[in-house]
Amino acid sequence: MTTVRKIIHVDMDAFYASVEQRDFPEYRGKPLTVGGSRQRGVVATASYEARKFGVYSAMPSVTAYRKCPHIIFVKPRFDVYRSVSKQIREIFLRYTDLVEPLSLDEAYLDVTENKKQISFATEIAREIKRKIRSELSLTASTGVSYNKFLAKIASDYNKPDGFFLIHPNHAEKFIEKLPIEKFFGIGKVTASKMKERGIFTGADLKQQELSDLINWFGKVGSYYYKIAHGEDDREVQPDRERKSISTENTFDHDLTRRSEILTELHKIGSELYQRMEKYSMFGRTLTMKVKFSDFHQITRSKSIHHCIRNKETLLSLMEDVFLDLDFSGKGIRLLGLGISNLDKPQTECIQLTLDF
Ligand code: DCP
Ligand code: MG
Repeated sequence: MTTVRKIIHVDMDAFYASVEQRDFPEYRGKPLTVGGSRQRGVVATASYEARKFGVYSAMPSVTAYRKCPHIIFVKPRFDVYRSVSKQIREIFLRYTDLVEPLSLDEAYLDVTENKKQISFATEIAREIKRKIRSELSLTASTGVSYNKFLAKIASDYNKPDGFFLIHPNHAEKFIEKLPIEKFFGIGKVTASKMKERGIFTGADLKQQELSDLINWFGKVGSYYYKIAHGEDDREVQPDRERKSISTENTFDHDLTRRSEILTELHKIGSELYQRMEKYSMFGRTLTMKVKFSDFHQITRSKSIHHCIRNKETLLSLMEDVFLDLDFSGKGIRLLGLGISNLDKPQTECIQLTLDF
């Protein structure tokens, strides 16, 4: 018999913004965004006070300013977020070594077996929330279930300062009611494709044949099939280290004009840069992926000596790669951009020098 796993997903509330409000009391209780300025850039995160005005992550900061003229724009302090992230991880490690960070502010924990012999995962989840509050003066939301997919959905359910359990006995009902865009891994584009096919909820998704889902969505179709049935056997991988970070987009119609291609590349590049900031990961190599209408695919890369740490550098390197490409008039169905040769976070560099 296989034992049912106990998985916790922890996600910090308005992470960067909460750290700023913690460290600068004058920001507390106020609408605030981190990232971007009044004139330019995008919002990395918004405090919950700012969200009341309709300000959210990835929104251009000029829009945020229009929605909330007294909003405070704060510059990100990545080193601080990184060190808080490390402190959170240290709390997790008191319970289990099976900790898989997804970004600076969220992680999966497998507590089926745990260092404190606590049999209820819910108890551990509540304890972790308490410790994050008392030791770091921050709040987190936790989700508990028997797989990663459900634990992640659960942590989002009662945000902020939330706690939610999806018990194995209730999972089926829960998934059936879930709107399709709430499924982790189903983005806006996929969600609208699903809706075109009459799939609006988990219950609708569950009725689809595996072969249809694979036909429509490719390989991930089988993942959708499984999660609709409450199955997700992905393990919590403690030492998974990201080697690259990328974004891509498949178009409704094939692109042929160079100006159109460049416009799309700029959008993808901006999104990629947002993700680099989100995960605080910067690298030296940019790779462009192009899939043509006949499904033929090419990739082209360019590296620079230092780390790409601002959007302008990223976009100008992207244009260099673009100029070297020969599209030979073929239509393009997909464009992607990725960053690799990642810079090690500063803390690791310090540790290395101490070794000597
Ligand atoms: N982030 C970013 N750009 C984005 C999204 C997020 O730079 N487009 C950064 C800032 C966030 C952190 O990553 O603080 C964590 O992302 P989350 O999506 O978990 O957002 P928050 O923690 O800010 O808010 P929530 O309370 O909804 O989790
Ligand atoms: Mg968060």
